[in-house]
Amino acid sequence: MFWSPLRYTFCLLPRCVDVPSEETARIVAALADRGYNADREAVTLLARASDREHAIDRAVETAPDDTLVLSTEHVERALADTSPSGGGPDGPGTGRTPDDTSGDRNGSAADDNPLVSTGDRQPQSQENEQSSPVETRGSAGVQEHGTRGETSVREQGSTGMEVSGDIQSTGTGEYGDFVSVFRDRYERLADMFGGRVTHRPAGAVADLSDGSETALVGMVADAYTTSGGHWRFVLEDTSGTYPCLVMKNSEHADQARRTLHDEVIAVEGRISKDGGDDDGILFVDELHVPEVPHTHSPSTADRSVRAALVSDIHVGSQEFVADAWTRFADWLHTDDAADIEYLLVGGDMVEGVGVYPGQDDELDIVDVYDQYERFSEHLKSVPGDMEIVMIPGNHDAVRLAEPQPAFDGELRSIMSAHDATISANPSTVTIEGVSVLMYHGVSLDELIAELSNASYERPAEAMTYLLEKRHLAPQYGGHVRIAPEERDHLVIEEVPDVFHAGHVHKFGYTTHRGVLTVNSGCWQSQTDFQASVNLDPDVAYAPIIDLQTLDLQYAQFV
Ligand code: D5M
Ligand code: FE
Ligand code: ZN
Repeated sequence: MFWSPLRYTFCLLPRCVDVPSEETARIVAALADRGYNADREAVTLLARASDREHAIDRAVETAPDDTLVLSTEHVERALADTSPSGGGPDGPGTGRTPDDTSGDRNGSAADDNPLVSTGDRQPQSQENEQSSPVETRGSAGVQEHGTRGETSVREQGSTGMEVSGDIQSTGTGEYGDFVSVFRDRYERLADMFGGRVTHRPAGAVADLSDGSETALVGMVADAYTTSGGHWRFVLEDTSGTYPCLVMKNSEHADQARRTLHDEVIAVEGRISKDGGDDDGILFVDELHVPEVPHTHSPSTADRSVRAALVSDIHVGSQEFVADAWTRFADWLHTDDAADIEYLLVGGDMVEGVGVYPGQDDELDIVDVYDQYERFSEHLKSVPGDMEIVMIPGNHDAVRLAEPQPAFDGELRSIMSAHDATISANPSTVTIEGVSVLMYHGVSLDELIAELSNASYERPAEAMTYLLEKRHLAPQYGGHVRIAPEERDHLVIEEVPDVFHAGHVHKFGYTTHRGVLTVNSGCWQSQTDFQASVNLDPDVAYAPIIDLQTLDLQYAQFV
């Protein structure tokens, strides 16, 4: 194990984890086959029964009709019933195991499966429990989370979870919607410059005399690099447009080079009318992007609890790594993972159909509903007491245009086994006080294509550019389809504590001004298309975030 002196802990496994006993895995699979999911402790109880097959049968037979997740209490009752003495199969008493009287989930599968170490190369799983020094603690400067006016919020009982983002589409696809969405984007992003600049309307700047100092806040249009290497663009606001120039030797040249069309920026500078052009041009001295404020201090949970982040599972693809997923799900049943109470799934649950030309040849399951059925089976192997949040991606069966609404009724019912929270792409989920912005990540392709300093090899860094632009899909009319709505749901209005995306199938993480930024890789090995473009995917990674410290560990399950 190699411990970073920084705020992250590195876990260079495969399998430096507490691998569950085969018996646990078999029980999880047997229950999933019968259409059931179970709490971790319930699985442990079944694993300890002397006649496991019979115990599983009893647990399933005696489950009430509408049960999808077998609880500890239910299994205890079922096991008690199988014993003539009225005690559990393992002896008299309540059926509880000696070390789980506290009622928490820590009576664990690992108890009958001594820690498996995979050799000296591998770190020891106990070390996972250590934590590295933590830089950020937040209650000071805690951000407002979540609840935007128009979104629906689902409270998750006692679990301390809230989700916002589930859009009610208002768009009609008409011209007026484009005007509204751009006006909304402009106004909300322009507000973020607040006290930083005192700007004039673009339509009034042409009237200023040569040499005047002024500031503008506008949306970037017609940007290009001049033959001299300077960056020329037009800023547009609701009053008009005005041309601007950032000199190539300016301290802002780098920032200018990573500015995309339709981004909202602020500039300060001096009007020049030397060129004989009546309206002149603004020579930019200062360039500001909305950015995450320096004062941002992330919130953290007030108890020890962790969340696992995954995305791009692609069930139904011949390349879906089912065995790795099973290893991951089995690991979640172990002691090592007992405090991982949340699973966030960032889209591309299934491979879908007709997503790319020629995709049919790579399908393992050709019907999209059957793909979701199979995905649901795989979800059943995840502990039933975990809270799951899912948003769709571009392979999922919802509209492609962003924001993508949550799955509809039929897909929800297929995936109902786990009572997951199903929300839109993007959504903000606040768990234990920590806000996580979940976005599938389609705009990353375009951002990486357009910006020379962004790359698939550093997906989290690419995500930080979205944070600085405070917009999830800044550029309109390109690769990302954006649905015109009255409101621009892709503005990053509230700064999240964690930013989770996927899509590019590359694992990576970084912190940007206190925001832990994670791309969770994928569960699909390289497809023919990916091979043709040299995309070497990071397969079967599970980044795990300690919500109390915002430390990140990861495991790989290949
Ligand atoms: O996307 C996985 C990654 O691969 C993402 O960066 C897009 C890219 N990709 C995959 N297939 C294609 C095709 N056919 N055209 C363009 N880009 C592609 P995913 O959403 O999982 O397919
Ligand atoms: Fe994907
Ligand atoms: Zn995708």
